[in-house]
Amino acid sequence: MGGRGGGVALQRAVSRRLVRLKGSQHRYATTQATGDGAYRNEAAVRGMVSEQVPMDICDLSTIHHPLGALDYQLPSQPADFERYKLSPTQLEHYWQHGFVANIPVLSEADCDRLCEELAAFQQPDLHPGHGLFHEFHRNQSGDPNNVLMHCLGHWRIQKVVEHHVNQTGFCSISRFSLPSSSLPPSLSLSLSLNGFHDLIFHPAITVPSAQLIAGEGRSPTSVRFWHDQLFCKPAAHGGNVAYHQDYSYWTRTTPMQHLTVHVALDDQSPENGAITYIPDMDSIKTVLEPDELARFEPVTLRLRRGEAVIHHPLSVHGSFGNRSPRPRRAAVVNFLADGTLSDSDDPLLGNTPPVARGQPVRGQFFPVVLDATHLS
Ligand SMILES: O=C(O)CCC(=O)C(=O)O
Repeated sequence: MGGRGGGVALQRAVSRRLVRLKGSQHRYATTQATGDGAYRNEAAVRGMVSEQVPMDICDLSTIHHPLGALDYQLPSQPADFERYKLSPTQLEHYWQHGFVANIPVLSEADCDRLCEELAAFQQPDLHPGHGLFHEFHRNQSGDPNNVLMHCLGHWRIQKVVEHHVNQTGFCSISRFSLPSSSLPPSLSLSLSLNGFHDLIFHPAITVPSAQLIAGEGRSPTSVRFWHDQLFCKPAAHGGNVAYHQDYSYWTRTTPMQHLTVHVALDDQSPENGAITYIPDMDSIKTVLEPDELARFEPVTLRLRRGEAVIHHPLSVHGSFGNRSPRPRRAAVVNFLADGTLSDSDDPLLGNTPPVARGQPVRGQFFPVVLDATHLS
């Protein structure tokens, strides 16, 4: 029921029109969106940090398996994957409405851990791994009354828990908050494993993604990591995210066999700017102009902390501002099916080497997070 023959029809829709953000509330600036051919780290552009990452910071994108930072074990037997699979009813909801919500992913302790790491990233000028971000916006709206922190690439960055001064005098920051001048000169570096790195391998998100990513009625497909995002709205003055379709930002990869996993790090409700969908895939295929979209009833989700919603790359979604006394933080992981090709000779992500047009997206920055042969 619903969304019949979705794959083919949706592909056709892509070649027609896609909803993308306009004006100052850009969701994020891809090379295509900005046209400037490069991602920029805000702090580096302002000269606050070097794009160079200190030698003592490990780039976790070189490690393509979880490191034990989050509260899960990778399944080892096909039967162990079963508990993570979406039910037929959930699959049907996705194909009919473009999303499936309230998937339990993270424990309270995991959410606490990720929020602590996120707080560190929000001080990028103090963070020694900052040069590893593909993109960083302390406030993407530019309006101090509508703050939206947004970044890509945090899965690569380790959390530094002790301070250290290396031979070149570069000082990483203890708990990301002390001025370097206050640190003793010769402490050793100690790193804790990064939760955002491990989130991308979490079976509670990779298994459902394998079920959905190849298209309606298809067998599960191996899933590759595409890129991560954080969307953080502070209490009282959090900004909105204008309606958009994710694939409008991703046409540099083809064919469209992608999806988005949005994990709530705080309870989300209409009061604090929860993610909101136009829940009608059939209409989305043909009706995409803002005045036309206005005819549809948006649905604002209620997500509990640690739950995810997965949405289709053509799903029209956005969110309103946060005027509540609670923050609204979300960790997003975007996936593509193994075998998806690059359709650009430019870098697919900031600070990464290009994948030549026509070549499969793979390599250091795009690991396989689930091999579908393990499911059968
Ligand atoms: O955080 C939001 O409100 C929007 C996030 C988003 O666009 C996404 O999860 O794809």
